[in-house]
Amino acid sequence: MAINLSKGQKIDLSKETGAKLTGFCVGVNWGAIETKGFLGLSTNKQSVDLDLSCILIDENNILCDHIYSPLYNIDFLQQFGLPKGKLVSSDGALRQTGDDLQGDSGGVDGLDNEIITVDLAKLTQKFLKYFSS
Ligand SMILES: [Ca+2]
Repeated sequence: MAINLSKGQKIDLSKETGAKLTGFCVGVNWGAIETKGFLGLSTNKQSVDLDLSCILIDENNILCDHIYSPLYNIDFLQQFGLPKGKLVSSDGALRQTGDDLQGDSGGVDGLDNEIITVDLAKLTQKFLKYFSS
């Protein structure tokens, strides 16, 4: 079941049947930006690089794990004490499909460009919060 979220929107992942949720995925889909050229006589497409990332916070608000693109500028991130990017969490419970650097060049195709899957059975720690962007 797909749910379309807007910025800042939260959802309850509890199942209506009371069954325990075992996993979920979050995906983002986007296209290149199309702009008009001189006098509107032509169109130009500009690639867009959105990044789907996630950090995991425990009950003490300590950053326990993360996934974000390893292609990020490492030197820039280390200024803020952030570790090197990776696509799989330490316990393998979270996986990111890969870093799409351009978006859909032929128009938005309805397929997610980047996806994070979460296998709740593989989580080795109890996380209080997941933040994804
Ligand atoms: Ca990206």
